[in-house]
Amino acid sequence: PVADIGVVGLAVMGSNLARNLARNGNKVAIFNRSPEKTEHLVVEHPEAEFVPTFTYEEFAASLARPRTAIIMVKAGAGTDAVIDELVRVFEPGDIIVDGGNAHFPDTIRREKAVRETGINFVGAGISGGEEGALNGPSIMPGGSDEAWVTLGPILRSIAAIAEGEPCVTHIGHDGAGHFVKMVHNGIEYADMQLIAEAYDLIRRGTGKTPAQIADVFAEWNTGELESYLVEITAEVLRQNDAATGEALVDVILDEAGAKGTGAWTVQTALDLGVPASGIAEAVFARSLSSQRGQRDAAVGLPGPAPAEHEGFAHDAETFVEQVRLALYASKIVAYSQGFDIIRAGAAAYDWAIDLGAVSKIWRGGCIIRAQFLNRIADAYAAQPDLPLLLAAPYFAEALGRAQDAWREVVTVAAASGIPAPAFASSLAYYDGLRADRLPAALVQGQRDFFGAHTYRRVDRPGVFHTEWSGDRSETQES
Ligand code: NBP
Repeated sequence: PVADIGVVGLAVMGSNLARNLARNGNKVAIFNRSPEKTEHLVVEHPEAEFVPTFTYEEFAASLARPRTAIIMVKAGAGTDAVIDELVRVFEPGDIIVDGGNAHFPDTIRREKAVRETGINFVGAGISGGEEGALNGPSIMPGGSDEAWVTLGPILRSIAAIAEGEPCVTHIGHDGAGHFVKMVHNGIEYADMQLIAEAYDLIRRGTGKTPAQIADVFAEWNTGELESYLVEITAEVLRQNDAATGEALVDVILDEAGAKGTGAWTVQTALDLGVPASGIAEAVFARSLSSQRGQRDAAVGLPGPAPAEHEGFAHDAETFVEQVRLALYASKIVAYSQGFDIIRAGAAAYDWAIDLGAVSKIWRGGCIIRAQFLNRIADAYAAQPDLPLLLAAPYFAEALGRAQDAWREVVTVAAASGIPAPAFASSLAYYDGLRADRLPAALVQGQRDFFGAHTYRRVDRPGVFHTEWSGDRSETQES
């Protein structure tokens, strides 16, 4: 055996990860179902000194014990097929890592099945796309402590570095890594939607061109909003279409695609009872954009009279600053909701997830990398059992500073007929949490009326029911 790690699946992600591993001092065995990809990679990258293999037996024989293999194939049936093959040729104590975008319940199932053979199975979320895989991704591995002993140093050698620390930590056992990767993607959806709403409001509110708004985002990227997504937003807005000379953003069809991880996040939040409303709005906003038939059917529906919103941004610079503050506040809500999902998932699946460590490994390599994550890391360092991220002192202060502008922007959006679902729902969530009394009391009364679902009282313990169809007296349930 000559290699200390293997990669199975040599499409764009696997090839780049294999090169990253090789560049960082690992001897890498490679295997792909179609041998051409293996041959191609060896020829294209002689500097990596790969160990090419063409059967699973050869692959296993080339690896030093405990054998460690990272699978980077199409999530789903492809992953199961490769796991079956590796289980056949590996031995107890060896380690199989799935670095693809598996849904965490699949990872839980696979880990349980593979563990019975004595082989370790690690579901590792890998974020950062092709570029990250090559130059340093953010890695979210689950799996056993035993596997982490071998795998930890290898993953640390290839992860992105942020503030001097590698962007990888052992998240928790079985599906914890893919769970956290899923929530990362959910937050990514929210972040992108919030940025898109900010762009739309500024464009329609001030009449600035995409190139001028690119300058706004570039400026924002020097302050508290500094992040990869804000940075690339400026790049996209500045891009002109060669064919038409128009801003590229104006010739791109306005129907957003999705690969499903945002929907998984929201479905999981619903299952766990976590109000991830900002993330949900971001997923639904993409769905709405793609409902061409419904959008066509809605053409001509009445909107506000022009007089009602005309000139709402008399002072463009003030409005831009209000939008910036609304974006920052809504972003705090999205992350707070995301961390709530992780906390609830950890409790439901018995994972000991360090939320501060999660915020740190998202500081580099991944799509949501941002300055802001340092503030989240600080908040969890100050109080590891923080019940509500947005109520941590730093964020509470920021929300206090932003809230007037946030309310103004949501008001203006509604009055002007500009959809800002993520801004608006984030604000409603914030106000819902803050409320002294919620109309949930009335909902409890309604539930008791039609379904005898009972209610509790503010003034004494116990469970109560009103005889709605009788004399309307109150009884206390035993
Ligand atoms: P793809 O998702 O396009 O998968 C292609 C690879 O899967 C090829 O190596 C192919 O082998 C292999 N494969 C398939 Br399909 N079915 C197989 C089977 N039954 N047995 C063995 N191999 C099989 O590759 P990718 O775009 O590089 O992505 C790899 C993973 O990384 C996916 O899970 C994806 O979701 C994830 N991903 C993550 C990010 C990110 O930012 N984190 C970005 C892109 C992708 P062949 O060559 O023989 O057809």
